[in-house]
Formats: sequence, structure tokens, C-alpha cells
Amino acid sequence: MPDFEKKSEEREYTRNVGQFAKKLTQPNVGLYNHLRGISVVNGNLVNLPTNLREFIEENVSLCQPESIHICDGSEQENAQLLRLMQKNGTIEPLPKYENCWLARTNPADVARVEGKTFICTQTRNKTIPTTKDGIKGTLGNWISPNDMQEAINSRFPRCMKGRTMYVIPFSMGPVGSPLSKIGVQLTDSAYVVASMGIMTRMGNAVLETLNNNNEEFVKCLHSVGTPLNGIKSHPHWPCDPERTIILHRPKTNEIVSYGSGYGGNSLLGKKCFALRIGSTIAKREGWLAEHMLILGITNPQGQKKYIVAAFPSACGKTNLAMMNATLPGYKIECVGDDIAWMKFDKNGQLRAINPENGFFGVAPGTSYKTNPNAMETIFKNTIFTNVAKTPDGGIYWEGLEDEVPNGTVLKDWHNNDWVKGETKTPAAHPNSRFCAPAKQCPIIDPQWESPEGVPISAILFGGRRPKGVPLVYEALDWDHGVFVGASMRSEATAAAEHQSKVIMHDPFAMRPFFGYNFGHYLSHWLSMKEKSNNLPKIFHVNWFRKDNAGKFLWPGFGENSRVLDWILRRVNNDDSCAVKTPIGYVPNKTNGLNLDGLKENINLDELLDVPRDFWLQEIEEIEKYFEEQIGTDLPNEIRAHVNNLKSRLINN
Ligand code: O2Y
Ligand code: MN
Repeated sequence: MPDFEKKSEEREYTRNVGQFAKKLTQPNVGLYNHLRGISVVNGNLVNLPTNLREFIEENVSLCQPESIHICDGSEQENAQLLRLMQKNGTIEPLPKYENCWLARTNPADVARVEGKTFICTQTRNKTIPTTKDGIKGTLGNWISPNDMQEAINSRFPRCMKGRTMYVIPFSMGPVGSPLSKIGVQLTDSAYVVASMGIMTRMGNAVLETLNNNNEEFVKCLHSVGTPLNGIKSHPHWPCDPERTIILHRPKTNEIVSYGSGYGGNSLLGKKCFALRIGSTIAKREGWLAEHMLILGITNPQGQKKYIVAAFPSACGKTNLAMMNATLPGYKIECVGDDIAWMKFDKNGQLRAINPENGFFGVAPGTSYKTNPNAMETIFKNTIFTNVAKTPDGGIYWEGLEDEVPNGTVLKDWHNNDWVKGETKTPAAHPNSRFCAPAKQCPIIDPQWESPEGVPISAILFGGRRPKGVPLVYEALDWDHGVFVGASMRSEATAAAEHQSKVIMHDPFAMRPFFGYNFGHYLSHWLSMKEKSNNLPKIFHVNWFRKDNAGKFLWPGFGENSRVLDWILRRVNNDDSCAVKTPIGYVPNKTNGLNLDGLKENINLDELLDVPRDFWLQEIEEIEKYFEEQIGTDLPNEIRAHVNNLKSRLINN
């Protein structure tokens, strides 16, 4: 029995357990020995496939939970979990909306922890490229098998004492799609169960697939942990930030996460499975697991194409995925806003699925102006984390200033009073989130759950580049496109303590998410060209170029549909709208971009310029980065593209 502060909580717990308790009904000696005395409060272990039972059994022995709850994914189960969390103070209702909830985390547990995230392989070079002497690698963290075991041994024994271990069977991708994969997450966090219920397809349908097909699954073990010196503050959000660690073992498809209940650290289907383990499975099986949005775009003639796009954080990926096109006659529909799994079909057509079932979007900055479709998505069945609360039980964050009058007293993300127009600290945490079902998006694509995936015509890379990089350019061919992805850079805040901006390398927007050596990842991308005679075209976009006065040269948001229009014309082999430059094809200044009806004056000369001196410096920087970070693991084709670009720039 867990420790309860109040007798009434204890009674509620006992009632719940009593209601759902089902003891093992059939003899299974090995299992019974290990699980003796531990009640199964939902589901039945005996019905599970052997490999899943063994996975649970091992980790019950290790973590010693009070009870086991096998998640069925039902509404009744979700309601029960929400009630429990409300009782514990983990969430509170947002009565202004329908079935919406606010969670406030421990302030020490507010984001993904890159430095504490590791990939475990026998040798270091399988995980990270061998860097030049004296250079610190930035393309992932390696841990040896012994050190991983040691990390587990020093954290997990008895870590779930007094808690329920939830067993979450989940599918990344539509249940039963040949492109989908199954995982099972064991966790001691009800918040994680409720969030995984939104972000993945979860419950009995997945168990049935596991049972019927005898399928393998990705093994995910998660505990919010217990600090060695006990939980001193924020008992409603237990965590162990000092000892947080996120581990991945690609060889056995295992993920182990300890100490954090937040986002990417704890919803293990997302970054850990769909990107890190996903990219290693994709390498083995010949497909791609990428940090990309997927959208459908229909032109005025009714022709529909799908594109994927990879942008580093703070470049508006969710906004583009849900854009309202301003170019007359164009329609955008959203398949996914964060991750794409892509595979060439037997006809050589690249097809993509969104492995997720929801959006875990950054709240601050989201508004009716920047992303009305996101706003239309999030006011039912949504869990908000670390946003502020209005007096009438609604949400608030930076970017929603127009929605709340000055002088209103809100509760900030710490649950302190916060006066609109007066308090100087942020009302919401900058990494506060909404977790909402994708099917609620008003422009969700009719094909978003298509089991065979949607056909992809173009791949976009992008970044926040205030200088030198044109609004859009098209790679010369597949290999050059891979080089463009590898060379991605974006403006970012250097570090929390000083607000200076630097241009950071973030190849393929995957820097924190590679599951294996980035040099090998590049070879894998290059090898894709063998799979098709109909490869998607590859582009680079930059909505963020500024003039010398620091003003943006392009309005962005819905006007980006004009860039997508140019991309579609290139996909349709329209040669009249482009001109060749040393970096690739850019829109022709006379009849390239369709600017009809655009109210602002656009300086196309500045917006589309490819300044030679800038690019000579850029290629020096890219070459240095490749040499230092990838070294001998850099594929020859990519090294050749460095030299080719240099000579095109010099000879042009
Ligand atoms: O900080 C976190 O835990 C969330 S990170 C995240 C969430 C949704 C989509 N993308 C990301 C990301 O870091 O790329
Ligand atoms: Mn992301």
C-alpha cells in the first residue's frame, strides 16, 4: 500500500483496487512466484503473449511496484486515471473547456535532457562519429553496455515501491499498418499513461495485434524515480532530476528512462522510439525515420501532392503543418507535425506515415494569428503542461495577450498570482505544451491514417537564417540534397544565461535524435537512391532572411503557400520558373514566385540573392564542421559535394 497523507485518499485507493482487482486465475508457476502478493488491478497477465509477460515479470522483480495495471485504452480507464491524478494534485481541471486539464511539473523537470540521453552500443563508433582530436562531439552521447547496466542497477531496484506499474501497449502508426511498429511501456506515472493515450494508439487493439501476430515489440521501461534523499518538494510531480538518464539499446530495441516525467523524456513513443530506436530499425530494414512534418497541398487545379519538411526547433514546424494558405485556391491538410516514417513502395514511390496520434506542441507563440488550426484543435480532450490559468478556468501563455485584458490576475505555471501587464516573469514556461488528439485538427488530412502511407513528392529542409540564404532553393540531385540536409544550420539562443544568437549546426534537424553514427546515417540516405527511379525532389527553405535594418524580407505564415506553389511547379518539372545558381535552383525573379494579391512589397533581389562571399564562408564552416565532427565517417559523396560547391562558387 502506498503512503497516503489522508485517510480519505487511502479509502479511495482501496476502493479502486477492490473494484478492478483480478488475481491470477490460471496457474503459471514461474510468473506466480515472481508476482506473488502484487495485485493486478486491471487486465490479466495470463492473457498476454509470453515475451510480454516475461518483460513485465523481470521489471516487476526489479522495480517492486505495489500493483500492476495493464492499460486497455478505454474511456473508463482514462476517466479513472484523470480522477486519480486530480486527487493527487498532479492535474487540475480547466472548466472553461471540454475535458481539458492542466499539469504543473516540478520546476526542475521541464524539458528534454539532451546531455543525459545515451545510445548504448558495443563500440563507441557505432553510436557517434570519431571526432577530430580534442574536439567534443555534438552528434549524440554513447554509453557502454557495462555502464548502461550499472546506470540501471543504481537507479531501478525498488524504484516503484508503493506505486502502480502501468503496462502501456502502444502502436506507432495506425494499428495493423505494414509501416507501423509496436511498443510496450512500463511506467509508474499516470500522467504518462494519459498522455500516451493521446500521442499513440494505445490499449487492447494493440494487445490483440501482439497476440495474433506474435510480433516483436520495443521494450520501454520508465520510472519517474525517487531521489535518494526522498521527495522533498512538489509531491504531486515525483521525479529525480539529479539522476535522470535516458538510455537506448538499439541492438535489442530497448529504451530505459529514469527520473523525469516530462515530454520527450517520458512519453517514450515519441523521440526515443519513433526517432532514436526508429532510425536504427529503419537503417536495418531499409527505410527512413525522420524529424519531419507531413502535409498535403492541393492546387487550384485540384492536383494534390504531399511533402515532408525537417526544421530545427523554433522554426515553426507545427505552424507550417497546419497552415491556412493565402494563395487563392490552395488548400493545406495536415498529416503530422513532428515525425515521419518513410519507405519506398514496390513501385519506387516514397510513402510516409505519421507514427503519432496527437500533437505535443509548444504553447507559447501559438495563437489565432500564428496557428488558428492548432487553436481549434486544443480546447477539448487536451492535457496542458506548465501553462498559466485564467480566473475563469482557461489557459494563457505568451502570445495570447489579445485574449486577456490587462490587470487580470492569473495563476502562472508555478501556481503563483500573475497580473497581466504587470508581472515581469513569464506566465507560462517557455517549453510549456499542449497534448491534443490529432483527429481534432480541423484540417487533418483524410488520408492521415492511411495504412500504406501518403505518397511524398518533395522533401524540404529549412532553418532560421537571417543572412545569405535565399527564401528557397532546390538541390541539384538526390546526393546534393543529402549534402543540403547534412549542412543544415539555424539561428538559436546560445545558452539560457546569455541571450546571444548563434548559427548552430543541426543536420536533418536530427542532432538530438540520431540513433546511430551520423556518418553511417548519411550513407543510408545516399543508398536510398538505389530504391527508386522517381525520387522526391529536395529543397531548402528559409522564411527568416532579414534586410540590413533587421526587418524580415518575407511575411511567412500563410504566405509560405507561395513557396510551396513554386516547389509544386518544380515537382511538375516546370523549368520556366527557376534559375540555376551555384547552390541549386532558385525562383526566377520575373515569373518564379506567384506574388499575386500580396499586400507587402517584396524585395526579390535581396530575398533570392546568393551572395558569393557569404557562401564561400559558409562552405568553409560546413567543411570544418564535417571534418571535426564526422571525420573519417564522412561518406566520399558528401566530401565531393563540399568540393563541387566550392568550385561552382569560385568559377561562377
Ligand atoms: O521538451 C520536451 O520534452 C519536448 S521536445 C519536442 C516535443 C514535441 C515535438 N518536438 C520536440 C522536439 O524537441 O523536437
Ligand atoms: Mn520535434
